[in-house]
Amino acid sequence: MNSLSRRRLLLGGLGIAGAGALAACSGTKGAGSAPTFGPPSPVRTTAGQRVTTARLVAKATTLDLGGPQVATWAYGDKAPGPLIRATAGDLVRITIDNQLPADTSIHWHGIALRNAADGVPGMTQDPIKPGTSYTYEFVAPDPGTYFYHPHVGVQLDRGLYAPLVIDDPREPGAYDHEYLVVLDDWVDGTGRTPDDVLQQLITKGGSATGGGMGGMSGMDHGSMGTGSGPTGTSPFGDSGDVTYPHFLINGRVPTAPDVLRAKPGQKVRLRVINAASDTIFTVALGGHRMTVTHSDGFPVQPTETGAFYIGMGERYDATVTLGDGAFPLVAAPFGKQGQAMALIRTGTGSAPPATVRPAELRGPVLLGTSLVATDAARLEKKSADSTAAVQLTGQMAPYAWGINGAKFGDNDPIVLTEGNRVRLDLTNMTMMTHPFHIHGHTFGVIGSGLRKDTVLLPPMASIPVELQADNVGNWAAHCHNIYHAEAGMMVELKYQR
Ligand SMILES: [Cu+2]
Repeated sequence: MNSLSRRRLLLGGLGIAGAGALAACSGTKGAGSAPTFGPPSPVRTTAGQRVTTARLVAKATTLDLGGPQVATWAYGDKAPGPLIRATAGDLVRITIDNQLPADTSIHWHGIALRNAADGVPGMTQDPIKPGTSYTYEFVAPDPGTYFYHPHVGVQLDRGLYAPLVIDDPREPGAYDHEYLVVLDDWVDGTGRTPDDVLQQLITKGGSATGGGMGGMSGMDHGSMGTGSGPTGTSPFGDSGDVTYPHFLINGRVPTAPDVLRAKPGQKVRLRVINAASDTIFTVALGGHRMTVTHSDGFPVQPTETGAFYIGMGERYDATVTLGDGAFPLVAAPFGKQGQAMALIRTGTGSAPPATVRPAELRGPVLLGTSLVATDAARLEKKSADSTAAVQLTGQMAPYAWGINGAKFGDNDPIVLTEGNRVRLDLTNMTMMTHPFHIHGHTFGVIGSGLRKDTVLLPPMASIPVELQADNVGNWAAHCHNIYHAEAGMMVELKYQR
């Protein structure tokens, strides 16, 4: 397959070149043809292995965000969609019925699963056509907090996202309650769709403001270091490409927040997932300090903080012992107006207003890359067999993002050899922060050993990481700003055979 057709295939949601052209060439050989994968091979269960099953329906629906009614696409009739929960080592078997008017897929974000279940059309499977079903089967090897979403176009920025928790059979669960806290930035059904947003970013070079489309955040750029808000002094540079009318926790706007209940003095575990497409958040619980225990599913040396940053695609778990009252759990979007909020209620007392800004947001704010892995979470100590440069490149105008100087399809795959320890020198050559995400593997940050699958790279920052090439296949690695990924900030990790 030539690179152009591959690119068109992966950009199914954009509508360029059209699905018809792809359908016409699928199954044919020669220039311009797309590979066909057929149904994935079934996974055989081992003796005593539990099987966790679920059935999802991806469909067009109308959601109530707690006031605003929005026409969107979701898994069922709510966003976030249904929690999928399994225990490490289980066979997970999920069937999706695609009732959307578009091709789709599901990517099980962060899970080091078998390649055939990774959910990347054109790389690991055929797109799931409207009116058809597809069954994913995989074993989730590592416990942790994950999520799932499509890997087609900018569908993630609709309501197609949901939490996935893999429990540790050896973990005692020394807390009274657990809360899933799913963050999102919301635009769909407010006068424009994510596809409209992407088209405008491309045609206007990311500098469009206002107008009939509802406005993009061209004017937000350059907010670094202004100190004008709680997140104004963060290290992240430009603030994102899209102005969102709503920010959500668990699918609710702050004026009608999700209410999480416990008793005073109880210890709760927060599993915080950033499912947003273009927004880094600062998370704080008013009047409390949190202890961060996990990053992207893997344990870290417990670290106490009043607030932490979370990039798109990242997950952090934190424990907190609750006071008596009603407390705002706030996710403040970096460099943008508005906020997301949930309410944690342990007693009587009036709820804080939707605009409350907990003092903890003012900092210091923990940056995930300052965390240190527990010994158990570290990769086995080994020197690198090879090194590859991964440079994040591009700019807003024209809206062109790439890796190693070219957009996906035009850049060269990064070739891995099975069994090797591979060092990746991740470098951000741009003036925006990018959350860089690798499929099928977790990497260790060199030095701290911090295990992650998604890491925030501030402007011009370099973060060397290493991974064990132990999962043969063709894997995507990309920016988890979904608009950047769609514009080409993606590369393939390919095992040589
Ligand atoms: Cu990016």
